[in-house]
Amino acid sequence: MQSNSAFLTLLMTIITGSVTIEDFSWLALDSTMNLTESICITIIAFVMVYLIAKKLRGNPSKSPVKPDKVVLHQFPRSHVFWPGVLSGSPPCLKLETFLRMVKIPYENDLRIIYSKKGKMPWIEFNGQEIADSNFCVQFLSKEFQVDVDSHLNATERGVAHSILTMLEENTYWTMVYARYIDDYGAEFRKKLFGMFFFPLNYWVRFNLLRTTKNYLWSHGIGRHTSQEIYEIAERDLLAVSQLLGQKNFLFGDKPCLADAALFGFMVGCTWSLPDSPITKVVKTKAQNLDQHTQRMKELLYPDWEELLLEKEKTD
Ligand SMILES: N[C@@H](CCC(=O)N[C@@H](CS)C(=O)NCC(=O)O)C(=O)O
Repeated sequence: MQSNSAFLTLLMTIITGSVTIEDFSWLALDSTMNLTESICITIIAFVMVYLIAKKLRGNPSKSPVKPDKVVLHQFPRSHVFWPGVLSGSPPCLKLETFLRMVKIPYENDLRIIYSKKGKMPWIEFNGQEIADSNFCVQFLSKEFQVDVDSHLNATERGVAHSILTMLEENTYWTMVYARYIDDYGAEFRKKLFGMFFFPLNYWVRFNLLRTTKNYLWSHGIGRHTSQEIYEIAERDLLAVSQLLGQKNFLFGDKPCLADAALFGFMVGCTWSLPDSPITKVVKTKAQNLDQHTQRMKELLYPDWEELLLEKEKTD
């Protein structure tokens, strides 16, 4: 444990650029290992960590091209962290749901390979790569001549776009805060970091926390207090709940893309953080959102249970 924290200190010192030779002194664990050997071992360890991290972040390896087949790159199934949760990523679940709504055949690639924009999800189609779920929807709608919102009039399209954008660009970050920063995500984080061996677990934890804090700060939501963040989530969800009312879906009996975005958010947030203030709002003041999620699941995922056990592709 002591050497773990010493490693983390060293890692942070190197990252911040203030490393000195004295910082390596803790490595001389016994008299049989001199400082030079210790430094070599440390360098090898760092190179290993770097290579593994690089593989996780931006491996350009693609799926073999299958003509006219959409390959959906998204995270491995989240069932391993939260029983019953297919995907903890709202944009990933939205995109998969869209593909099902418009009946475009696809196959999943569940390896952690990020898009060129550094995010998930993304798609490959006939050798082309499209990053960002909303650009994927646009591309596929054109390519397959489909319109998932065809049953909406112009005003409804405007409202639908506003709901989707609010959920993805605003409400989403309250979920990120609850999951990665607040105590509600502690159990998940323990499981996540436990999947990596030492010293990679420390690197992942350090990097994830730093990146997430930067995201939240840059977005602006990270500058608010915890209570204010949950108030933002509540206002957003109550607004969607009002718009949904007693209807089956946001604009009647047929779901549109904004329904898919709502579904993605609800599964990723409320199903994975059952005790968070966000979920409490849904359980007490916006129960129609929960019913909507169940309805979407029943309509579009008859194979949900099988999908939970879907494994990463190995070819
Ligand atoms: N606007 C993007 C958002 C994608 C996004 O934020 N994906 C997250 C997972 S939910 C991600 O890949 N995060 C990794 C990172 O930012 O390092 C989309 O709709 O595809």
